[in-house]
This record gives sequence, structure tokens and C-alpha cells, in this order.
Amino acid sequence: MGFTQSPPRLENQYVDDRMLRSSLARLLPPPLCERSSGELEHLGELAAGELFTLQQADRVNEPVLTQWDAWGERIDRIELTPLWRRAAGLAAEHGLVATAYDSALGEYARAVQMAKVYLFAASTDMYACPLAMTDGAARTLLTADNRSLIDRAVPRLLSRDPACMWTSGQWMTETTGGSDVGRSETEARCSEDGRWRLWGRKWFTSATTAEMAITLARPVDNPAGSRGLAAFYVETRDAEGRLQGLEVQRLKDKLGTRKVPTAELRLCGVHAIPLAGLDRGTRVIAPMLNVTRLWNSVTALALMRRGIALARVYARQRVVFGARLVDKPLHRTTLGVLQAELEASFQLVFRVVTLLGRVEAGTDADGDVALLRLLTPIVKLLTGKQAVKVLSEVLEAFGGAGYVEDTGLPVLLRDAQVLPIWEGTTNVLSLDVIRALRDSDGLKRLQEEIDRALSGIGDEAWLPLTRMTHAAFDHALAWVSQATPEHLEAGARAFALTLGRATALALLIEHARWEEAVTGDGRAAAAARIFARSGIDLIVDDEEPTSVRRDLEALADDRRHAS
Ligand code: MFK
Repeated sequence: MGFTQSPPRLENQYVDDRMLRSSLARLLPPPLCERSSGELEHLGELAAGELFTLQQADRVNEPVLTQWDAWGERIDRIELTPLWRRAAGLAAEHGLVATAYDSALGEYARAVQMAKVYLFAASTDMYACPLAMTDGAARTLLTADNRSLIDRAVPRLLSRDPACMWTSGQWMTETTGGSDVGRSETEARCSEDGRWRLWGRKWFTSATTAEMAITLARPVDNPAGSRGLAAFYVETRDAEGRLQGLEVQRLKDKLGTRKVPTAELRLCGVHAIPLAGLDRGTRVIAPMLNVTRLWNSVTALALMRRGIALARVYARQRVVFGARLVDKPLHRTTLGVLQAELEASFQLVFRVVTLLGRVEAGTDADGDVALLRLLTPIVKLLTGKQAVKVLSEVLEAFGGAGYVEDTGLPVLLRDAQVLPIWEGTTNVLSLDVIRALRDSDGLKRLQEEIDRALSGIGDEAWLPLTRMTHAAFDHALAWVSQATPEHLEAGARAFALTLGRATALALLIEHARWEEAVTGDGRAAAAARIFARSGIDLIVDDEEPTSVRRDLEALADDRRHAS
């Protein structure tokens, strides 16, 4: 028998994560940090142990849709996989959604919740998706202030009892598009008894096993476009537990997230209740978008962390060309750059988590709302792209094994690939950043945020990095203030990424200084220095904007010719 490589095994994912523990120690008051650590350690153990093992055993299982029973009755039953069934119970018991609404935690509720999500998400094959929708639905109902719906649904969405907890779906995407929801074709009609019913087709719904959903539809006399859409609350089943006014046409055959029973739905007169008025539905549903975009960002962190954790373990045990991989300079460089990306984004995402916690608890300071509005699309678009890059490198760090399905590694990349797509693509979110600038003074607040994070630095060693951060932000500011509307759109992605990377660097420097001072650990500082070398300012000034535009047009559309 020849050589056999032992597989990478995970340590407790809380105990083993210096970045998570030191960040929580800075962000949370010490007694709360101490109190939370027991449950987080337990989740870290589940993530590395029982759930990780179950995940491998569940690898080839997928949800199954049964549309008809043996006697010809339409039932549209979806059977979930064992991993997801276990995840549902644990998510309720550990309050993966409820923690965010625990008033005893005050402004820290979101930070404690998202620390749990970060530990849970990578071992549960995107069970984070229905949880994100559930959290978004609870927040949307509370914001809409619809008392009867709040009384009926919110206690169920926030239940910690697996037998009582509801999940929610979010049905927005139609065949006309997942981005331009203003073109939705679903119709809402009010019956003579005053009850609303919906007719239409939802092309991409997550997830149909939910007890309720929030959806958009156009009351028949309303105008076209997004202002004519209304947001509706739907309960998916009747008193006997049968789907009411809904048909599941099929489950989607997707690249990844294959445990998520994403379905095409036909709405055939499903009963629905308007959430808040009969128009401007996208604005009503916006809290859902913003909450789920943050879940998307935390999930990106979780997948990056999982991939890097596995690659590090592997590098310590794998011997090539006479040495362990971890002792090879080029491999160390590769892993170090990945960790630096993760550390910078972790600080940025958890800053947004903290802001959301403050705003929801009503302890926000002047400007927190504007900063949150601007940073939410930025963290989503930054981390979504980054997760794909990082997970692609992680697979490569395993050589051929990373490309082999039963190592359980390829699924990380496939699942990561959805993160820049769903909940708004990178380009749609880049345009949302521009929209957010119009709606608020977010840019001024972001400048104050960077100044705050970098204030009081006397140590000369930090100066090159702080200068780089300010220079990138100033460049973005100068660019946006002189861009024509067309340039603004064409350059929105580089602009948003530059703001994101500059802010992430500032926040990482802030954390690194704290970590060095309090614990003497210099690894966050090392991450800041390496992150800074990977490109902060991504804006390219066009010397001759018109000619550059012509070049790009010719390259994007092969029926055009550059002249
Ligand atoms: C692991 C966790 C992951 C989560 C799993 C997700 C699985 C789900 C699968 C899916 O369903 S993916 C589909 C998700 N779809 C999207 O994310 C939609 C992407 N498109 C957009 O975000 C568009 O920008 C948008 C639909 C919001 C454009 O809407 P409109 O109505 O055409 O644009 P408009 O007129 O600018 O915005 C309408 C109002 O909403 C405006 O307010 P006013 O009426 O007061 O003027 C906007 O300011 C407001 N608004 C839009 N986006 C907002 C917002 N307000 C706050 N926050 C936002 N993000």
C-alpha cells in the first residue's frame, strides 16, 4: 500500500479563530463578550464536528419535489435533506434569527447574532438563505408597522422552538428580471369580500418550504413601473397544511446552493395581505433587501474562513518537494494574501453589523443611518466578488484534490459563486451605491468614518498605510464629483470597490492597533500591511474618456467597430 494523504480536519471554529475572538472582544462590552463565548464555542464545536461530518455525509443529497400523490392529487411537497433538517432545528434553538431582536442585548444584538451566523453558515450548506429571508421578513414587517401582521407572524419568525419557528420566503424575481423588479407582471386583485389574491409566475423563489413569504404584485389599476407595485404578505398553506393558491412548477437546476429548494412558482389566486399601502412596494421591501445583503456578506466571510481554515490545515500536513507546504515561501504568500483579504472584509462587515444594531436599537448617532445605507451595498458587492476569488485560490491550494467532488471542496466555490449574483449583482449594487449618494450625505459620513478609524495614530510605521487610505478615498471623491452621468454609471463598480477597500483598510488598521495594544498580537497588523499591497484604489482615470468609452463599446459588442 502506497502513501495516503490524511484529509484536513477542523478545530473548534470559534476557539481556532483569533480574528473573530479579538474582534468580538473589541466590539462587545466585556461581560456580554464573556456571556456569549460559551454558546459561540458550542457553535464552533458543532461547525467543526457534528455538522461538518453530516455535511460530508449529505454531500450528494438534494431536495426532492413531489408534485402529485399516487392518486393524482397535486401536493407539491418538497423533502429537504438531513443536513438542512438538522440545521433548521439548531437555527431555532440557537436563535440565529431571534438573537437580532433580543432587546436585552441592546445595540449589540446584531453583532452577537452575526457571530453565530458566521460560525454556522459554512457547515450548513446555505441554510443561511431561508434564515436571511426570515430575518428580512421580520424586519420588513416591523418597519411597515402593520400591527396585525406583526402580531401574527413576528413571534413565529423569532421563535426559538423548532416546532413553532416559521421561515419566510421572498418572491421578487420574475422572468422579466431579478434586477429590474419594476417590470413585474404578477397581478393583485381585490375580491368583493375585500380579500386580495395574486396571479402570476415567480421565476426564482427562496424557499418554497417556508410558511410565509413577502412578495411584490401590481394591483390591476396601478401604473406600470416599480411605483405601481405593492408589497404583499402571503401564508403559503391553508389550515390543512396544503399549499393555497400556489403551484411549484419545478426546482431550479443551479450551479451551486443545491440544498436550497429554489423553485419556480405559479401564483393562482393565492390569498395575500398588503403590507403597507398599495404602491411603492420596492421601498416597502427595502429593509428585506438590506438585511439579506448583510447576511450575504457574513456568509461570504464564513465561506472564505472555512476555505482558508481547511487550506491551512492541509498546508501543515502536506509534504511536497521535501518540505511541508506551509514551509514553502510561495504557498505561504498565497495563504497570507487570502487571510489578509478576509481580515479586512471581516472588519468592514462587522462595522456594518454594528451600525445596523445601533440603528435598530435606536442608539444610533448622527449619521449612522446614512453610513449604513451607503455601506450595505458596498460590503455586499465587495465580499461577494472576494469570496469567489478566495475560494478559487483555496481549491488551487489543494492541487487536484481541490477539483475532486468527494473531498467536499468544490462545493465551496460553487456556493460562493452565488454571492455576487443573488440579492443584487455587483453592477446593480454599484448603481445602488450611486443611488444612496443621491439620497443621503453618506459620502461625508464615510469620510468621517475613515478619519475616526485613523485618528490619533502617532506611530510613523502606520503612516504609509494611512496615507494610502486617505489618498484612495480622496481620489474616489474627486472622481465622483466630476463624473458625467454616463461616466458615473460606467465607473460605478471601481468607485464602489475603492470606497469599500479604503474603508476596510482603515477599519483593519483601527482593529490592528487595538489588538497589538491589548493582546500584543501583531497578526491583524500584518494583515493590514498585506491587504494594502493588494490594491486599494481601483479607479482608473480616463485621459481621454471618449476614446476609452469607444474602445470599451467595441469590445463589449462585436457588432460595433472601434474607429
Ligand atoms: C446567504 C444569504 C443570502 C440570501 C439569499 C438570497 C436568495 C434570494 C434569491 C433572490 O430572490 S435574488 C433577488 C433579489 N433581488 C434583488 O436584490 C433586486 C435587485 N435590484 C435592485 O436592488 C434594484 O436596485 C431595485 C429593485 C431596488 C430597484 O427598484 P426600483 O423600484 O426600480 O428603483 P427605485 O425607484 O430607485 O427605488 C424605489 C424606492 O426604493 C426608492 O425610494 P423612493 O420611492 O422614496 O424614491 C429607493 O430609494 C428605495 N430603495 C431602493 N433600494 C433601496 C431603497 N431604499 C433603501 N435601501 C435600498 N437598498
